[in-house]
Amino acid sequence: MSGKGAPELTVKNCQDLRVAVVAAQWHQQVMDGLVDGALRALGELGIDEPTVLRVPGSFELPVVAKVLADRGYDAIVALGVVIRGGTPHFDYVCQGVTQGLTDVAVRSGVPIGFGVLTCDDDEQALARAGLPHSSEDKGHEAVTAAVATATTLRTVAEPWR
Ligand code: DLZ
Repeated sequence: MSGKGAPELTVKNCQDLRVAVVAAQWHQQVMDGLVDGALRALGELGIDEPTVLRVPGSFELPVVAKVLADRGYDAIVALGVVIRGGTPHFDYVCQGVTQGLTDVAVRSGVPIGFGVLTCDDDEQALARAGLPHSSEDKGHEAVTAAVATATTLRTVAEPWR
């Protein structure tokens, strides 16, 4: 998948949204870039005090997202990096985290920004991590997508706003 075709999103009236970021810890350099990008995006949107939680690996993201959704957060951002290795483990972790986060979002009605990189190698991940030499900033994108969706959902729940 390429980053070409991504929309320029304008997000308004979101300062009061309760947003949580849950981030895995494998591949520290890439994760640092994703978390920084996510926090930068939240600051730009005026969301100054997000909850930030860390989990060991990407496979643990859905269970924490589920509890955050149950606790009343308006939007959740899940960040992780899975790098393909020599065994089928990559496919199981990618499948588990993707299906798990999708299930939580659809069942709870709480949007989850999908900032989980699934890459063939470190080079692909670094290019998407929002670091100084990266071409893409997937942590930033995941926040914008989750918050934009939360504001859309609020217009359905509170059509007078
Ligand atoms: C085990 C594992 C492997 C091999 N690779 C990654 C990875 O590239 N990225 C990631 O976020 N997590 C990885 N993990 C850890 C699993 O996500 C999970 O934490 C463990 O299987 C323990 O449940």
